[in-house]
Amino acid sequence: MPKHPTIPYHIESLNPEETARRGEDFLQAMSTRRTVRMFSTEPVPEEVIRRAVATAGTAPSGANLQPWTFVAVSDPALKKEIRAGAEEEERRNYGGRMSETWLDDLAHLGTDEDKPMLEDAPWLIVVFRQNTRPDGRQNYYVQESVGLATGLLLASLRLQGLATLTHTPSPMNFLCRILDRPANERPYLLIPVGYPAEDCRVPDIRRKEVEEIFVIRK
Ligand code: IYR
Repeated sequence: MPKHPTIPYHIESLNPEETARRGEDFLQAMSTRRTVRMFSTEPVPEEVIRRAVATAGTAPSGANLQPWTFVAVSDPALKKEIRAGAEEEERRNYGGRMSETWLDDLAHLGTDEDKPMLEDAPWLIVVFRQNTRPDGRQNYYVQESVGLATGLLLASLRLQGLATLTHTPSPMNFLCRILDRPANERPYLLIPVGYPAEDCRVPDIRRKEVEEIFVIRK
């Protein structure tokens, strides 16, 4: 037996049919996840958001230090302030801070500096990464850890029938101030969450085929 504390671990063994069924179901759910920019104002129960955050919190992390905080905002006054902060940065981004090449690369997505979704969506989840622990000791692989947690967050929300936008109105410092976060936290992503608007449309884009992203050597 190892010297560090351990507990037994088992997961259910699946037959090939069940393996395929579960894998294909999850692939189907994730394939229909889209980044959405047109949200309904229809409310979403807090419990749904809490479940998604609980799921995000199951992610692996450097030294299991779980260097993340998820701030969920439904207060209209706060959402308004966040929108104003984001649009101020985005006006600078679209108005010269992003290169011509960058703007060209975004043209097919139809994005601009107007961010009504930050007030329309019933929830904004702001993901913070903890650069250090609250007492100043270091965290490890913070970007990787928080990225993994955020992926699980998006997957949970999609499985619960919700749409998300992974928004990065950089720099995002304004979120520390508005949300009154401690000095060890930095904003990682701003995620509007809700149901798609009735007339919601998304860009006509394709994902790479598995063959394009997969190398197998046996
Ligand atoms: N943050 C801006 C610009 C933007 C940048 C990338 I890279 C995108 O994939 C999409 C948008 C915005 O949110 O509009």
